[in-house]
Amino acid sequence: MKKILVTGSVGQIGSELTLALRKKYGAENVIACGHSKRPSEELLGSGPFEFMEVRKYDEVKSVIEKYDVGVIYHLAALLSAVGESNPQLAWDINVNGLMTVLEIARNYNCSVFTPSSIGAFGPSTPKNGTPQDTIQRPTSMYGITKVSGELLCDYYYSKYKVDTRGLRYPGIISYVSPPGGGTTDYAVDIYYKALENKKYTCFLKSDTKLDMMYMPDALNAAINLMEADPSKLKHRNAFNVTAMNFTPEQVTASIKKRIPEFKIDYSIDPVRQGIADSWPDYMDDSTARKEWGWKPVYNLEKMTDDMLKNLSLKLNIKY
Ligand code: AKB
Repeated sequence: MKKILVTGSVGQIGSELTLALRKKYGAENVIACGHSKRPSEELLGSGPFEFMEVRKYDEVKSVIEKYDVGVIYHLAALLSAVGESNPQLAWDINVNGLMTVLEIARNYNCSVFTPSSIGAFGPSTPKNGTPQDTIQRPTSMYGITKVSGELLCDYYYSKYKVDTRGLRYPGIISYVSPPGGGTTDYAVDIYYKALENKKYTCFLKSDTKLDMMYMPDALNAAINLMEADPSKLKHRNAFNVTAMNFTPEQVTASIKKRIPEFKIDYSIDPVRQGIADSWPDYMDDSTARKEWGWKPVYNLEKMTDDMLKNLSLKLNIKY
């Protein structure tokens, strides 16, 4: 079997995706790669790990040749809020890093999965039931890199027949690995703080509605898309996918059903509020459902049950 490479494997999605891929395809067949952050013992202990900088063609090439890689899950990227604090670096990592991976894929005949985001939409996009094919004029640097990435991936497919596939992920929520520098990060922090302090100060307004997804659905979405019959795919980069949408007020109500003393207050961060206001309230993901059978398992209530149960074990806090 040709090997699978995961870039950004130390990040929020990458760390869990690597373990899911190792479980499915065999640990020795999935090579995790990172750059600067120290990998967890679980990641290091469960299969091959390589330090590699995605913007350096020769570094990626030597890993591809060493392991005979045929599939790349390219997750190395900066998220929206941190991207806004260093837009030049966001462009460099998110676009130049992707270009390196696409060139490698072209020269070594690899298929490529890379995530896009709700961030690929902007204020002029229809906000409710955002269609698969619609206006994409994002105003954050993160969004600009995501639209560029979608177009680059489509270009490499149509010009060079590189098998590129992608998803427009919403905010991803998990009790395992923390997100780093996103606008939707509040939806993870709120569960930790609900258990630790019974109180959370939110950086988004109470009625800011955004699409969200629980990690197990996010992992299945990536793997199922990569396994989908290519003849069924009319779209490639990138599919709208969502599992639920909620506001800080609504996730608070869900937590309060299990922890009645939990309280929320608000201290708005204008940068992240501005980004969130430019994103859809909820996307229409019927194209993904039709073309490759996307179907999420978790809604808000099911996710809250699972998050609190697992975080309570992890943090050793009863509720
Ligand atoms: C972020 O908030 O930047 C990400 C995303 C929605 O792409 N979680």
